[in-house]
Amino acid sequence: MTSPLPPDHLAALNAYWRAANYLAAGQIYLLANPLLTEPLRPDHIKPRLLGHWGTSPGINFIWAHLNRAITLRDLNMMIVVGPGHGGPAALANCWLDGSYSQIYPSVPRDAAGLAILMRQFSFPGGVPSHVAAETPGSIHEGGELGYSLSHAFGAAFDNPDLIVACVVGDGEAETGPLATSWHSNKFLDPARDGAVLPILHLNGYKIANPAVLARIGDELDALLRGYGYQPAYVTGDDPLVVHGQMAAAVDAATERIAAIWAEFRSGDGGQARPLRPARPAWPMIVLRTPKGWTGPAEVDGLPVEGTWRSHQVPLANVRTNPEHLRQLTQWLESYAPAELFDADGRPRRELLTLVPSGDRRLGMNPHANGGLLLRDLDLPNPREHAVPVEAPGAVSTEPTRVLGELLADVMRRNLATRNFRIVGPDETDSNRLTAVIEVTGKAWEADVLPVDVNLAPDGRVMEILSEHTCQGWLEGYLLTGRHGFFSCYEAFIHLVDSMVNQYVKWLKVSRALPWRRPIASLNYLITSHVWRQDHNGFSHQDPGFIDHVVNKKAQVIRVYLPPDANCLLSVADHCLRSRDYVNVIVAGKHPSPEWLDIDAAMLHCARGVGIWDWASNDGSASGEQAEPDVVLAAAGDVPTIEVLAAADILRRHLPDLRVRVVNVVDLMRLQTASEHPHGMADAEYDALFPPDRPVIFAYHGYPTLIHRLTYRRAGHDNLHVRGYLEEGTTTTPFEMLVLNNMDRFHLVMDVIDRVPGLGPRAAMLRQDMADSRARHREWIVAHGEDMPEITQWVWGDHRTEPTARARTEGGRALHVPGL
Ligand SMILES: Cc1ncc(C[n+]2csc(CCOP(=O)(O)OP(=O)(O)O)c2C)c(N)n1
Ligand SMILES: [Mg+2]
Repeated sequence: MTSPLPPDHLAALNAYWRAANYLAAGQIYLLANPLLTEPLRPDHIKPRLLGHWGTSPGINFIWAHLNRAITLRDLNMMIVVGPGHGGPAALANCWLDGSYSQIYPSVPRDAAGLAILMRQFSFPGGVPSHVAAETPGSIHEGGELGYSLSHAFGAAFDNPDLIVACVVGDGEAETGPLATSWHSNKFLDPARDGAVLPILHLNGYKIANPAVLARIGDELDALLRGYGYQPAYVTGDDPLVVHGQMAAAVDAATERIAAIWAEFRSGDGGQARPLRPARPAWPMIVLRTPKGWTGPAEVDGLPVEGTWRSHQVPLANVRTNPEHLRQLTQWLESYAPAELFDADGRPRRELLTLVPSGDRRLGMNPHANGGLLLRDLDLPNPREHAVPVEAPGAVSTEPTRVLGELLADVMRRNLATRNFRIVGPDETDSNRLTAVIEVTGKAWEADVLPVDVNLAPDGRVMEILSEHTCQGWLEGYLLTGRHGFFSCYEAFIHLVDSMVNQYVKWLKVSRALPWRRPIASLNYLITSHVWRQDHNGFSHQDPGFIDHVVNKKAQVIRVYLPPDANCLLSVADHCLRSRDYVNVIVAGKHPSPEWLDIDAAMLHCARGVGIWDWASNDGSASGEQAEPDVVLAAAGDVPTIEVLAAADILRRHLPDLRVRVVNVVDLMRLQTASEHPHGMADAEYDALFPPDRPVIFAYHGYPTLIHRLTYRRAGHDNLHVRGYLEEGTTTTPFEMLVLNNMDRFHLVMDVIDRVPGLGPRAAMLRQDMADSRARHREWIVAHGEDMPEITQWVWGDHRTEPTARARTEGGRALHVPGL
């Protein structure tokens, strides 16, 4: 590769790089004396040396060259730094291009600002050591490795003139999420999306080991080409030589991107197959330079530069070891800071000649502060998709299919603005959101066979069997100011637990940064849930994602368990309008009764929790003074059915027992107001769940969560929760409930056991309930499906008198109509 660099550009690039390296090292070490205007003393050194040097010079090198390309070609470019532990590098570059001082005026681009920049890094009250929400120009919380490439692709979708440069650590590349995300290029439409320029940072090492990709010889090239990329190699340790190679590689890559775009966008755009051009091999750069480049070559007799030993702090004992202090002085002086910064501490003009200005700066690209670009979705009135309900339970629907119609409408209304996508790991159809696919198709750039259906290069449903990639794409898409929806099987959403951790941390911090504008919420539809794993059984039964997210910052987390399709519509509409949250919606896809008409559903969801007066006989319905003997509460669609069925039995057989039915849609209403913004005041909670009355609570997930959320409530000792007990298999839906003691019969037994004095009066009913559970078992073993009284149960008409209580015949419980 020949060098395209005129000497003045080479000089400017190298000076800029030296300055960035000086600033990165200075941030790790210097408490004072930031320009080395006096001899370095131990008291100039931070007492705790924290940060990562090893990756920083490489990131600085890449940054310098991206700056050059942006400046010379007026590129719209942003950067994602995969090795996010290279925080000192990102901060150094943002300070050099002025974006840091623009966002944080208290850290000006002069000697005073330089002192703060260095002191604040990894320092109490200062800034984190990693690339984070606080870092200008970043959409990437870089502490947990593996997500850079999927974030970069998410940012590039629907941004047709944006190039997202993505630094991938060679260690990071070993992670599962990163390894699978190379395939994102089979989902990026060169005609309508931007481009990602991966830069594999092959510095050879991780914390304590070589990186696999640095030690596989020619296989690396085969691997990257196999993933559909056209790698250019930039290799060496002589900066002046490597600058030339890198400039040529970046030029070639950006030219190739422009050529691909032009090819796909010319004429009719070649959109229609078979006219569409062949899927391009996208350019990428492999930068093979020493880890800790320009740092100390040897420390205490051991090689450091170019090895894993440079990963964090190459000289660890500078305050106490005079030799380390001498080496640090030599290292910092090797950059000749006096040549880089003027007497006022400002970067000299010569080194900024190839640094872009305004919004072209990598620290200021508006795409990296997506809220600035966010436009509201054009959302339909959910009433237009409502299921008519004449009486509770009179009709049955597949809730997610109803939601699919709403989402299809959202998709249709926003096709022109191209700012809404749905992601999922191959389950959009299985989760019955099929209507969406009919509006837009599924993104697909790989080969197509005649048998395929609904694949489209510009499809806006994104399906790849990698929950990590789905999550990464969506995060990148949201963080750059667009909207989206993630539908997933409940058990397997756990795969992204860790990514959600990081994302929630990002949101928590960014909400507190006034310059970061609010972005659209991350919306999950968790479906194919624990209670209806008819095909799959135990492996697919895990409702614990809710437990996971409620550990996170309350300001960010919302959990909704709509009991029917109309409530699901209302909740989804609310979530699509919200900002800066992670919304978790749990809803089933199997046919189930519709309880509320749309008006009642909207009201119920707005309350988040409420008494269902039509299902209660505690006086709530008639307006008389309500006095429940027991509260039956439900959170979740299947628990709601069981609670209503239990209330039905109780009202028929113990008509004097005053039963209140409460339904919880918004789980966080259960917490106290001091712990969650949605939390109910104690007075409100105590009114719904009188502390001196037993509450039998049927919950979708693990029962302990309800106890956790309510442990401060006065009536907690009277709260008895049924939920998933990790009992499951491939069996009938009702058997799942019986196995976990959440079936209607067991709920009735719970009521009989918990209401003071009821036991002796209702002993016969209790026995019938236990017998019914036994009878159910016999039945399913004999017939392979649930008893008709279960499958055909409907909410009774309680305006009539209760029927006679269960009798026995031949020692066995008889089925009582309505039971
Ligand atoms: C998922 C994850 N696992 C482990 C770590 C701990 N860790 C921090 S840096 C690092 C090595 C990274 O190596 P590489 O990606 O090559 O970065 P670089 O060499 O540029 O520092 C590791 C293992 C992490 N941050 N994230
Ligand atoms: Mg490395």
